[in-house]
Amino acid sequence: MDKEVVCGKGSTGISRRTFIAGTGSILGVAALGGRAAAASVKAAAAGPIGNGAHVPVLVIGTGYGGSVAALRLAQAGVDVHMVEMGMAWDTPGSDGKIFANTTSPDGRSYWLRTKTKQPLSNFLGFPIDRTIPRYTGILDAEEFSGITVYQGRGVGGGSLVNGGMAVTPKRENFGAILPSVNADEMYNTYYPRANANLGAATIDPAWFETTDCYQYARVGRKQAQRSGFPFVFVPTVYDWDYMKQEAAGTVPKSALAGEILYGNNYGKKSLQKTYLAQIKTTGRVTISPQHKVTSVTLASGGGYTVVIDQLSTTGDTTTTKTVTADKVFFAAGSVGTSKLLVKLKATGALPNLNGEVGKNWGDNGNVMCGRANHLWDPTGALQASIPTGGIDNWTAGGAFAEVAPLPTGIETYASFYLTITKNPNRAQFTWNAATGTADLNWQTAWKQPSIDMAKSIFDKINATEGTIYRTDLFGVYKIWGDHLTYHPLGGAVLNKATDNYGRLNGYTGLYVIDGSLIPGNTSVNPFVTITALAERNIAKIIATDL
Ligand code: FAE
Repeated sequence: MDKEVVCGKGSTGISRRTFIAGTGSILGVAALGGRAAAASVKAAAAGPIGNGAHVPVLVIGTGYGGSVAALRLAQAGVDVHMVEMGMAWDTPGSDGKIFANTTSPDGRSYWLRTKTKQPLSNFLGFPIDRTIPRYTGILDAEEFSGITVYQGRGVGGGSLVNGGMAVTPKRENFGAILPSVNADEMYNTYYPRANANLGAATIDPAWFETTDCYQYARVGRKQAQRSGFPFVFVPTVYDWDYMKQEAAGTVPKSALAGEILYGNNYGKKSLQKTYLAQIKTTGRVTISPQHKVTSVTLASGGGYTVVIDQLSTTGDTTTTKTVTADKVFFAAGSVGTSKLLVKLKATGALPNLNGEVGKNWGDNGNVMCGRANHLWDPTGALQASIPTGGIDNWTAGGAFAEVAPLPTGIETYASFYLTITKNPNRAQFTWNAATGTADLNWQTAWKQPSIDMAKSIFDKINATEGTIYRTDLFGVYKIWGDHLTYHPLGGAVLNKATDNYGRLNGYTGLYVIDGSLIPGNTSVNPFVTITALAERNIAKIIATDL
């Protein structure tokens, strides 16, 4: 089951697998012009990390934080090994596509489930989840008490499954998001750097006004404005020129084929096409997919001993490897990093981690709902899967509502929203020695402030329009999708569990560099802030710690 997608320096040939990884990326960005050429792979035939190996830097996870850390370290001349529990996502399935479509989930769609767990569980009152083969698929619907946390699994982390909304928080909100960080530095240097490297761009306004696939967003805008709420366009990491070609029928479709949640085959600039493509060109970074870190302890000779399970596609451990690293970056995402750290502290593997580990976890105030429109306000049978704007009532009502698609392929007369709210509730991860798992003490009732804040927008729109909430999407007669989050944040918060640059308190050479640094809320969708903070922190770490 050995898989290797990005090869280390000093190798000579191009393995079939890495070649496929490279061409897969290039096919996907064909419409990006010169960017594709820049992503060409300096590849070779190194295998995944070997038992007993020593590496200068080990990065746990290949999402936003991990990819930023690996790229900047490699550019500074450091050899890096990235360990990723999910799959490489570089090889087409039997349908010729790497990723499954949202409307026809299969084994590729979910992480080790035998039944789908769609965020919308019902349609017209009927359950829509279906049986699938158990497989190391791309979307993890991880269940904790009171909340299901959706996360991406694979090389590219959340960038593989997310909606691509690349939103920089308003400057005036930044102090509440990351109080110990210099906002001038972020807005002058690190947000621009993150946005440029992620390829964030806003939709062509003229095309937005005319294309069928954003009729749902135009309806959302019209109704918001009629109730006095501003509708704001937000950048995304979708290749807008590619989407125009999808609409013209000249290229294979992904956003216009409803692809989202289970990967995007063509137009979305996931990390595979941005940071990870840049990483390949350095020749200094190796990635081991289907490898899950289970332990980190001090090594007797200095540095750290890391225990890694190699996984089969049914999730079984095929080999357990022990390696050493001079420095270890935790970039396993808010949930992955928090779970590891509370385990390592509680089991005595890293006893000097401080008491802030596991704390200040939040859901970015996520809550979903749908509204039923009148028959004269159709939202369109063709809906681009990439949201392009939202309703901003943050200052007055603590809510920013993405006008989201319902890409079912049929006219639903529904408007659908994922609202990010200023929910103040924070949960904590703790180690449960009896079950050998990390628990999270979130309670479903803690979503009530989010519902109230979302209602500040949608009650008013319903009153203005003479419309009602949909009650058929999250169960029978259930209005609010209050059981989930797409945006886990916190658990190893900056300047609390770590110093002000992500150095874990208690241990030299251990770092956190992902969404767990952010205390629970970013006021907008989080990945630009995660990326920008990682750019800031790694710049400091490279300047001072290497
Ligand atoms: P993340 O990207 O989650 O990467 C962590 C990686 O570590 C994953 O690949 C894991 O498989 C891996 N990992 C975990 N544990 C281990 C272990 N023990 N050993 C080895 N590997 C491990 O972390 N955000 C936006 O800004 N805009 C959006 O439009 C948006 N839409 C979303 C839609 C969905 C359905 C979902 C699920 C998320 C969405 N997000 C969106 C959230 C965004 O993807 C998320 O905040 C970032 O991906 C988090 O980045 P991190 O680097 O923290």
